[in-house]
Amino acid sequence: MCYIATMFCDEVKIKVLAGKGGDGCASFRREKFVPRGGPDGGDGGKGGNIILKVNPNLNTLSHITSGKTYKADEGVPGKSKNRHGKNAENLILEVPPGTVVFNEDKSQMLADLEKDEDNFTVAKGGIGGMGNARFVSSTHQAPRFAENGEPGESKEILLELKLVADIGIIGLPSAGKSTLISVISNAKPKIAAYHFTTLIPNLGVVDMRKFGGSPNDSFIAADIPGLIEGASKGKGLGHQFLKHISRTKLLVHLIDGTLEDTEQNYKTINKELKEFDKTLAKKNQIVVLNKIDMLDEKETKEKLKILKKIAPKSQTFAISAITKEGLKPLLFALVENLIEIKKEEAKQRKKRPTAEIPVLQPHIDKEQFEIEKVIRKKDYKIFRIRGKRIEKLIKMTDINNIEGLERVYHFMEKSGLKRAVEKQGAQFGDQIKILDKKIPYRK
Ligand SMILES: Nc1nc2c(ncn2[C@@H]2O[C@H](COP(=O)(O)OP(=O)(O)OP(=O)(O)O)[C@@H](O)[C@H]2O)c(=O)[nH]1
Ligand SMILES: [Mg+2]
Repeated sequence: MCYIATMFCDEVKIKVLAGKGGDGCASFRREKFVPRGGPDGGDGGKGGNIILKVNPNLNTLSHITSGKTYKADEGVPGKSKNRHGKNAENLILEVPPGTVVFNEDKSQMLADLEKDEDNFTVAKGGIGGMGNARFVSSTHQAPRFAENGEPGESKEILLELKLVADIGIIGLPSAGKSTLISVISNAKPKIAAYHFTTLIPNLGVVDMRKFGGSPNDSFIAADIPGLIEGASKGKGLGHQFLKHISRTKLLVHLIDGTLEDTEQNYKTINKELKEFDKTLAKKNQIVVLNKIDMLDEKETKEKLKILKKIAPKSQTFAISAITKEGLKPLLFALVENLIEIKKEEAKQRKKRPTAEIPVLQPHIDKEQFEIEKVIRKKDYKIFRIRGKRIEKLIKMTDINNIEGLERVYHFMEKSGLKRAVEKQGAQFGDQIKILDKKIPYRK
């Protein structure tokens, strides 16, 4: 099953580079008998976005190559005769449901792509530069300046695929997790009497028709490799899979009834969950005592009593995965719980108007500029400026073109930037630095 591939390809780091906008064109009409025609340079087209989009038929991220740069096309430059350049196509990268997008160092989640058709523009293409025809005004009839296209956004991102199962079966090694999934679902895992038989999770569909239920109640279960003490710190095999169960709706905590210390066994697992992720520990659990075919009635009752006492909020069941005793009541309880959880989730989604496209933007860029630093040289100063708008303007302006430079000065005046640097003591001979470009300060 491709799920094996998932486990090994479930994290890819890629670079995305959206397309640059096409440059605007600076040109003048040339017609017979018209010696000096007006400006007729068209605008550049928009650069392509990079969009991540869920394709429900995908199970893995293996089609995305880690380390690769995914580039969208550039917008076409404008041409003379007011011809605008074409917008570039967006680059669409398809991902499986359950893909979470993080920034490079995973300090921020950018989007959580869960359902069919969810999509997220991860890098925006640059806007096209305006042609010189756009800069005509009553006072300036023949501008020789056209804007450059805006560079496309570029970033490194991390895509992570989380397991999408409704139910996760957890427990100590050899508790019987794989045996249970093998009798309730179509999964065919390896089962053996030694620890860590399961190396990667097994996914299976539990067809409720086989248990006298409705086909609509069928669900997906995942059997997670055995967890041991220290798993949250990387011991054993379970650790790398803990994150995969964070998306399940409900956990089945399986306890081996043949082991002595029932209470301790239960606590060990919960402690690891808590240490890995507090929200994981709060996830609803159904506590299931397994292997009751090896116990007499009295022992089963006693062990159940212990479990009820230490997990008073959880439902408890006693089963034998091998003889299938007690399976039906357990499965119907799981279905009931899932229905409730799904209802609750739907309610929450309604409350959130953005649920359609669950995108979390990291932050809103400051619109205004700021003087980041004043660097004092021997006989002049450099004012380093930051700000979304001024940076965009600089990227799109050829400051070697006198008209382009005038435009930047105009913006500085209008936005109050000029006054701000004056307040900080700007004088003739000083420089203003925006991104990698330097402009002389002008009174
Ligand atoms: N008697 C009895 N034995 C069981 C039962 N369920 C599982 N076993 C046995 O317990 C052993 C471990 O079963 P697995 O299903 O491989 O256990 P697991 O929890 O998946 O183990 P890991 O993958 O190693 O974490 C096997 O020898 C099974 O036959 C049960 O209900 N009764
Ligand atoms: Mg197993």
